Amino acid sequence: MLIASIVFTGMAWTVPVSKRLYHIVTTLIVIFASLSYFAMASGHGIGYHHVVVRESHKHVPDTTKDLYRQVYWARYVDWTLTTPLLLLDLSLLAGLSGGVILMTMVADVIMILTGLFAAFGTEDTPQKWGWYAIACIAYLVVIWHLVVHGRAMAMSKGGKVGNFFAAIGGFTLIIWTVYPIIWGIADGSRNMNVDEEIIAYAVLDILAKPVFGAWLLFTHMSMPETNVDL
Ligand code: RET
Repeated sequence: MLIASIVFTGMAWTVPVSKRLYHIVTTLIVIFASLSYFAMASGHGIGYHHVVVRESHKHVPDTTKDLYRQVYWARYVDWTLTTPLLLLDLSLLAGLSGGVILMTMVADVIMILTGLFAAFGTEDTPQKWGWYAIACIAYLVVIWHLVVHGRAMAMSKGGKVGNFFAAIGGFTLIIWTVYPIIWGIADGSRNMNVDEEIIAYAVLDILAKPVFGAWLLFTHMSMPETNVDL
């Protein structure tokens, strides 16, 4: 993330200040991610999710077991800031209107924060999955705006922009959709341990931020049709 921050900053300096919007948005994304990973690597930004597991044995009925699982909440701080910025990148590329951009970003923040509530649900209660369901609905709102409005607007900017939006948007859709799946297997149903979860999110984060960012910035610099007057 740090290397990407440096490379993207260097790339920003190669274009005039007035043409740096995508560079700035994309560099901020990897800077926030660097900070969040630094926090997690140094042992901060980590809390515990307390689960009371009820068990019934033949001899001792109604016993409970306390279980504590690590929750890397720094991720959610990162995602709250960076996923709206990633969507801003895609929205600028498509040429979405201000209102649609705002709705997409707000739905996205709701998705991440309700996902955080789900992660700290203290017992194995249905409420946790209730929050998860709300987050998934918010995610569908995000997808809806990008697939329906985003694609149409991008196409209206010409075939080149339309095809690039379809490619990078499709890539984003696939990567992003793996996050709630990992969450469901790891945090949700505890079928994946914390170490495996860390690796899974790390791979996804690299694809969703540095790889996405490099693809966007390099294509943008060689495709003047993607310029925005903002
Ligand atoms: C959660 C759990 C609740 C349900 C849903 C989720 C979606 C998360 C997504 C995260 C994307 C993160 C990215 C990070 C970049 O590095 C919060 C996991 C739907 C889509 C792109």
